[in-house]
Amino acid sequence: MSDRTPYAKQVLAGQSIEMPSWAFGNSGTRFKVFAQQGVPRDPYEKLADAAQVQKYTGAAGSVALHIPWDRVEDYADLARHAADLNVRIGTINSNTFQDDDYMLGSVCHPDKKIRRKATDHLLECVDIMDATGSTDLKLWFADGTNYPGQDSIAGRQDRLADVLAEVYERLGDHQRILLEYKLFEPSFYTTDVPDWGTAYAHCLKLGPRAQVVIDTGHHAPGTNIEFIVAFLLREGRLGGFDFNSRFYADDDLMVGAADPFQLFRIMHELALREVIGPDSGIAYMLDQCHNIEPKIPGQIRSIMNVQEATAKALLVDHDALAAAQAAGDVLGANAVLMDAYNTDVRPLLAEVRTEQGLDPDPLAAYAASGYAEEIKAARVGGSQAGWGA
Ligand code: PSV
Ligand code: MN
Repeated sequence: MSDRTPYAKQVLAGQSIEMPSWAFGNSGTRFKVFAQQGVPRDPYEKLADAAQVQKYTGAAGSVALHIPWDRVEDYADLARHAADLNVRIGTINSNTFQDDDYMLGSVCHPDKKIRRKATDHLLECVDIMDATGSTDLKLWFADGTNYPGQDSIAGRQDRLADVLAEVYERLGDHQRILLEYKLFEPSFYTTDVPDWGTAYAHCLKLGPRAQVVIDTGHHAPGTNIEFIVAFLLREGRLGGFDFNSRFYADDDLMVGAADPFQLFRIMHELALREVIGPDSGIAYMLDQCHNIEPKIPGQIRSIMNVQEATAKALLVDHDALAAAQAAGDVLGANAVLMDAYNTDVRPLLAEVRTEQGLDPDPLAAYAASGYAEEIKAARVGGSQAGWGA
């Protein structure tokens, strides 16, 4: 047992990753959405499915909502339903990309009326946060242009800054804006928040309760994401993560599936600063769609992938690393990292689960529970949830 094992176990026992409500609905590509049997028909059923992931992993205590996909009559009631299921409602994600009015953008749109409509939606999301007790408003803007000359690049930044300032003003003292960036898509020429630098600059202007979200799928291939993590952490502006995997663009595949080593390198930067626990102020979240795999096991697998990368990162011997770095021992420093990465942490995680009274194998335990069969039989009729691609 390495010296860091007890510490790693303690941090892992307290780790919690937020699930996206949309992972439980039908999803697909712009070519086809494949319907799966037993998919939830409303946000209440989505929470019930999410609660299964929490039940078997013990590391998925909250669920992010997406408005209007998760619109309900009574959000306080939805929050009570979540609590009854042993989960909590986490970030509120806005949606200013699925309305015909937003063809030329939302908060950056050249027409003031459309910007007003988008801003009102963001303010409505803050009202929902008040009702659910959520602290984080997650903003991702699909805004941008497709053709050179289509709109003023600088003018769009001005409009964005104005809307963000109005929304920031509306936040309660305990609430934050988490601003997400994305390289491209759906716009292909310019994107109004294309990178962490743009997001960071807007957050700096807004104030301390505006922070940057890193969606791991939103970068150019080869981008060193752990550098961005280290930089934002140092500046106190890392608000959270949308974890997922990419091979090509914003693939939204299961985190740790494409590049587990990258996930480890990211978690290492966080472990160095000891900001993995629930009080870190960092909203750790999955942002994924399970298009061809079953959704609940897909989420369980994803939580386990994050846990495995975290466990390896927690095992890095920081003293040995610092000593090798100070001595200019390039190979030695690299070896410290690789030793941790090459450790099989599955037995350690099995122990953590057993000590929490959980089955050491969450996927097998879920499969044996019969829940998948139950929902297939029960959820007949009505219309299945989905993001409508
Ligand atoms: C955009 O691609 C994004 O990553 C944003 O986080 C959205 O909220 C999410 O996907 C779901 O559309
Ligand atoms: Mn995202």
